[in-house]
Amino acid sequence: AQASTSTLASSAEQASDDAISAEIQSGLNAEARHINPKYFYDEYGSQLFDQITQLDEYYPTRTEITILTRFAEDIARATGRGSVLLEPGAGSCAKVRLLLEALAPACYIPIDISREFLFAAAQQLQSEFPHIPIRPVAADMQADIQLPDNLDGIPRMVFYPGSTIGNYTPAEAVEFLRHVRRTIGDNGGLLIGVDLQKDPAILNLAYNDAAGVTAAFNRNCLSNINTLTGANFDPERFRHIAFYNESEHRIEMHLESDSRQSVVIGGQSFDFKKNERILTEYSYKYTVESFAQLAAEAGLHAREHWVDEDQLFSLQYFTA
Ligand code: AVJ
Repeated sequence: AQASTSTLASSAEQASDDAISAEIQSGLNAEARHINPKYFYDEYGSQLFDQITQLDEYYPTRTEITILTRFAEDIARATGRGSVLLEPGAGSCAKVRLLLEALAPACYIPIDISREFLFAAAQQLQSEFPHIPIRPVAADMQADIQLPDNLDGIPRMVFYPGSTIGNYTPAEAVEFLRHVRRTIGDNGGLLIGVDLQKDPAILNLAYNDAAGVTAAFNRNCLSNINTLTGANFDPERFRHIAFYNESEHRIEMHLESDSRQSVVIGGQSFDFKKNERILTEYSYKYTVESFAQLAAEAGLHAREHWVDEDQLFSLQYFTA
C-alpha cells in the first residue's frame, strides 16, 4: 500500500494542537510511516524553501519563471483575456505578476490559508496593478469560493503553478483536478505548472543539493512538529534521504533514524529502529501526455502546453 503524504486539504494553522498530534500519531502508526509535507512550511521552512528555489541544482522554479516570461503573450492568446483568475495557494503572488499584464483578468483572486501573509502580498500587488481588481480570500485551497455577484457569468481560470500538484499521488491529483473542474464550471480553464520526467541524475541532484538546504528543509518538519505539539524529535538524529523512484516516476523524501531511538508525541511513545524511515514527501514527475491523461479523468481537456528548451518543466492549459 502507498502512503499518502498530501493533505493540502487541511490547514495546519487552523487545527488545534490535539488535532495536529492526532494527525502526526496516525501517520507514524501507519504501516508505512509518513508525515504530511505541509509540515515543512512554518516560517523557517518557507524561508528554506525560498533558498531551495535559488539553488543551482533546483531547476523547477527558475525554469517555470522562464516559461511564464517568454510565453506570457502566447498563453494569453490561448486562454483568452479578461477572465476571473483564481490562484489556490497563491502565497506571495510572485508568479502571477508575470502574467497579469497579458491576461488582463476581470479580477484576480489569490487564495491562501496564511491570511496575514496573503493580504500583505495582495495589497502590494494591488499597488503595482491599480487597474486590476485584486480580491484575496483566506481559505483552504479545496474550499468552495463564493465570488462577488458582479463576476457571475465571466469565465474562470485557475492558475496553479509550481508543480505543487506533484505532492499528490496520481489518484489524489485527480480528486484535486475534479475540484478545479467544479470551480471553473463549463466555460473555464486551468493553467498548471507540471514538472517533467527527465534524466534521473538531474532529479536526484535537485533534491540532494551540495549545500544541504534540502536536507535542512526536510529535517525542519520535525522541529515544526516539536513546536506545534510539544514532541521531542531530535532532528539531528534523522538523515535526509531523497531519491528518484523510476518505476513510480516520483522523488521520494524520507527521514532515516541514525540509531534506535524513541520519540514522545502527544503522550504516545514511538520507537524507531536504526535506519527506519519516515516518508515526508512525494514529488511526482509527468510527461505532457501522462498528465493530460490524468486531467482527462477529471473532465479537463488538454489545449496547449509550453516547455523550456531543455524540456525540464511544463506549463499546461486545459479547458472543461
Ligand atoms: C513545492 C512541492 C513543488 O516537489 O519540488 C523542493 C517541494 N521539496 N525540494 C517539489 C520541494 C524538496 C517542491 N514543491
